[in-house]
Amino acid sequence: MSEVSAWFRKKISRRGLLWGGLAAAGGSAIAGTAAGQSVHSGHATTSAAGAEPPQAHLAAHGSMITVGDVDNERNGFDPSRMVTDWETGSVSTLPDGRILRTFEIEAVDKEIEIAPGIMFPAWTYNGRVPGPALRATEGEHLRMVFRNSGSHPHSMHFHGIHAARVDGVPGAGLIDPGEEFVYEFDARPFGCHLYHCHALPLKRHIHKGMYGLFVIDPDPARHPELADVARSRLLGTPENAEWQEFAMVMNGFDTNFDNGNEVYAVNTVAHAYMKRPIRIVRNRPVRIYLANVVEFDPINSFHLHANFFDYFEQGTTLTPTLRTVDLITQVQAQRGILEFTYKDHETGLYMFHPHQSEFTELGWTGMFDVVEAVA
Ligand SMILES: [Cu+2]
Repeated sequence: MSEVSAWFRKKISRRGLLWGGLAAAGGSAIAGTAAGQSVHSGHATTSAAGAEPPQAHLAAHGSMITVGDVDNERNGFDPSRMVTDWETGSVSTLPDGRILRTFEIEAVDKEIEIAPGIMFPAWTYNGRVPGPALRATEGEHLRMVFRNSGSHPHSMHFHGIHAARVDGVPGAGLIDPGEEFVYEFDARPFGCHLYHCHALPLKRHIHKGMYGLFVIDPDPARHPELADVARSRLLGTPENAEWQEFAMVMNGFDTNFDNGNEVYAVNTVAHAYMKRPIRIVRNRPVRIYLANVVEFDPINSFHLHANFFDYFEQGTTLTPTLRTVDLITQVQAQRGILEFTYKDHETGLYMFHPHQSEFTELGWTGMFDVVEAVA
């Protein structure tokens, strides 16, 4: 293929994917302009800030989003549930009185639908991309039981503090298909971290879907000077229940294996939160655990519309590392906590997206639906 035609093909595949590409992908992908076709059956959620039915006007022409719907049931995961779906594992007490928290994670090959009609041959943790959003408390002892039921060697490499022998690299927890390994370490430091596969080639294993959030809540007893703040971050406390917390992993997919992404998203499904905005109760505070795992592009970002937020870089402090900003950037594996409120705003739809316009058009844009109260 000549250089020019290769260039042209790349342009078509990236720019044209959501429009011309979808038209070619099948009738179902282009037939979803009627509002009714966007309606999913509702899912129960434990959070007051759960998913809303789609806003018909968002799916109309001119809104620059994908047309049609992804089959969440076939995928086995739903972005509207993923934002509040924390995996807390199972808990027991060690002889010395400390908490032992055990997580079970299985690597599985799985074809997933990332945009209407666009399938991607993913490698997953527990059948979902991103993998489960693991959540523990500072000081606990963690046991990660990892089984590889996939077709390739995989591992779990945690961003945290631990011994070399459980680092999830070759010789330290990189395991062959059919094998099992237990990563064991203490939960520290508190913060918004992540885990991912560390098999080679690294960029391929990460980009195939092997990543997830790993959040360690601060233990208020260890932070007496800011115990109230720590308690507000500790899942299960009344102070934490006041907050509307969301798990967001910014990811991308190279659907034609040319080392460039064709689809971008938060939590995998292109434009999922444009079609079903994330509901926020106006006068309750919002906290987002945000990580960037996009491969091939050096940088990603998060911009909040009509508002500003405080940012906690890597979540490892109880006071903000950036105050009153409306945009932050993240390289791969960078992450942090955003805190904000819409209590002084009118109700309505408020957008969030990266400020790389290309990413927004290729799937990474969402809406908060700020409401007065939840019935
Ligand atoms: Cu892997």
